[in-house]
Amino acid sequence: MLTRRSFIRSSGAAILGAAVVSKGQAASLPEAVIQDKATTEPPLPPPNGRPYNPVVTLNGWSLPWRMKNGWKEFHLVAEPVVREMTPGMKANLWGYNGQSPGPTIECVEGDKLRIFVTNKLPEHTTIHWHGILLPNGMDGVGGLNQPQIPVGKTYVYEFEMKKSGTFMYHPHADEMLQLAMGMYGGFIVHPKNPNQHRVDRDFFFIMAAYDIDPGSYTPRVAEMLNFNMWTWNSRVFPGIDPFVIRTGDRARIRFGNLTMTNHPVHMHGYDFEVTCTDGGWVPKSARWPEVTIDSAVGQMRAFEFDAIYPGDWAIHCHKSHHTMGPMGHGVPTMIGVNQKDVVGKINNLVPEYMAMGDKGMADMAEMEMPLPENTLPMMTGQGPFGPLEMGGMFTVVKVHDNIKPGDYKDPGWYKNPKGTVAYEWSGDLPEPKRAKAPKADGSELKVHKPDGHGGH
Ligand SMILES: [Cu+2]
Repeated sequence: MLTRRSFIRSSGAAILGAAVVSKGQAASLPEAVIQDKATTEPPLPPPNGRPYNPVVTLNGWSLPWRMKNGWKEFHLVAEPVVREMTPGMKANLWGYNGQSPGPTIECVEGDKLRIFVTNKLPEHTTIHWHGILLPNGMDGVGGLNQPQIPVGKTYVYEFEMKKSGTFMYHPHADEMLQLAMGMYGGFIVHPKNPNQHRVDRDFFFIMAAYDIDPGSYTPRVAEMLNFNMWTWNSRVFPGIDPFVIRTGDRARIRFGNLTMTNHPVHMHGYDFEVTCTDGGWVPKSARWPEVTIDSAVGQMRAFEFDAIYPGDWAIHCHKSHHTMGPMGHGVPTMIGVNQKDVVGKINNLVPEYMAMGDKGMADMAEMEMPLPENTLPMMTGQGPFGPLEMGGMFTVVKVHDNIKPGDYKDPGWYKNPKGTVAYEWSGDLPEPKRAKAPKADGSELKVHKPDGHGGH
């Protein structure tokens, strides 16, 4: 088990002394723990208070608290951050406590929470606690429920957790810009009885989208629809860690959507049940089977399954342009276009010019093309059988035997049992028979017979 101290050390996080945050209130502010990496931290068991089974935040972490006179005190610092979206690409974002997303807040039904929010952004902000039942004045809509939190000031939110479930937090101040810059985090309220809704592996992530021009670091914040970075916890594949699950475990995956479009999240190899939304737990009798669960903007969903089928199973948004890296929208469709003659002429002017796309775009995953600085290839990631041709909202659910309880390290690729992998046919290859369209007079379909051009 990790103590809080070893958690801080293992995560490479540094403690930012309360005095640094605010000299005047140094004595009363809980420390704000800062994270400097985008790694998936192991679950953080509660050092005090009611017991619960902690979640694992994909490429993220949970915020330690201080217990004071029966209150759980957390400290969030809103500030500019640099987020590694995947090895080779960083983004200048705004977030909390060193990262975007901010740390996940975990607590228990019935807990009394006091959350200090320090604003180190260049403009005012607030925090809205999405889905949580609380007094009106704690709801965080700037101007409606409270004054905006000015630059350099700290505000305090206090509320009691009325119900368990899957929630999130984000600003309700200059909202379009602050969301486009990456300000959000998870909020998990565990049931009072730790055996209720119990699973062996409990994962969490939030979807966010950015518009970062190739070669640049800062998102375009005036974007409304044409985002080009589709992220889970501000990471893109292959930078999104796998969901590591031991064969036979009961697993839950919780996610929220803070992008500006819906995402049908599809998991291979299993059917599963939706068990929780940001409205609460779904009663057993009302759960239905799915293999894809759509999440509209501002919605949260959690699904559960018994991980009885070992393997490396894809999990991804089913919008195919959401599983790609940044690309220009002006790429013409070149399938079937013979560029042979024109390439020689273009090469006279642009020697590096390559004809591409005439057979599809898969060759781009293998091609080493010169890219601007800090820019990802459109399709990337290497699997055991070759390039994965995926980016964006894609990762792998790794259900393997021999994974120890509490171990979330990437176990490597699944070893498929002999005779269970699709294989190449080595026999005869006769031409396929093609059906002819029915005649206008309604006479029956006739099967086309090879006529010497195609048959053998
Ligand atoms: Cu999507």
